[in-house]
Amino acid sequence: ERRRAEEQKALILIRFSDPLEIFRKITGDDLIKQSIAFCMLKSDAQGLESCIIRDLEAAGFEVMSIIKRSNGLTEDIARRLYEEHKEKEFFPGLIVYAATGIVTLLILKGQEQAFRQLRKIMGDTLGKEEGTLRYKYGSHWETYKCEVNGGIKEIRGIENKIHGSNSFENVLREISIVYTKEELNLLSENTTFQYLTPIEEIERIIKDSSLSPYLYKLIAI
Ligand code: 3AN
Repeated sequence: ERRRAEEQKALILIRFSDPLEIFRKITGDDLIKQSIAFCMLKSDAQGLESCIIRDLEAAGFEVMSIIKRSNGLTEDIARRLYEEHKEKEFFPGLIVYAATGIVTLLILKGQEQAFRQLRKIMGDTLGKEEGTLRYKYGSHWETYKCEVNGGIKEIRGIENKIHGSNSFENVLREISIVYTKEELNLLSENTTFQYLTPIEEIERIIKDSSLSPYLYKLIAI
């Protein structure tokens, strides 16, 4: 049985020229039903990381990767991460928030549509929904001094400890922005093999095999 798994493993360990292809091709289809979520514990969650991670695990998530960025995100990464808000007045403050202090990046494995599951547990932006993580750990307004059009402006923003992508498309987009190529390579575990088999063939093998999605995940990510 083990040998069989090994053989299948060899087939699955393939080089994807773009490491994210793994997420797209494998988690993106209905094999494991978009079960990957991206979560970031922001600077105000500093010191609460282990409590929050325990809560995420208690809620059924499996933590697949934890990377701590001691210097926060770079400004450029923060801008790209929050691109959808670039026209909003609070944007410069949001960038200061994201680019200052320690952040912890988590890749979580959950159920189908894990991003939805995570958003539900996180709760609303203001942390008003009882029973959610943002409610439990609190949220508050903060004032940032931001450079806007050459001058310094005070901008208020909400600090709510946890970020979670709001669609599966954004899970992939944000992972590709926030992680370095080297980290993505590590996450995809083995990228030294060439693409041996067409993806359809690999999918068929996995579907037909006794490989559980869990094992498959260990191999693939
Ligand atoms: P969520 O994280 O709940 O999906 P988004 O994506 O609308 O919220 O906003 C991203 C982040 O921007 C929030 N987590 C919060 O820190 C900040 N933010 C959102 N709305 C406001 C607002 N009206 N004023 C200031 N900051 C905000």
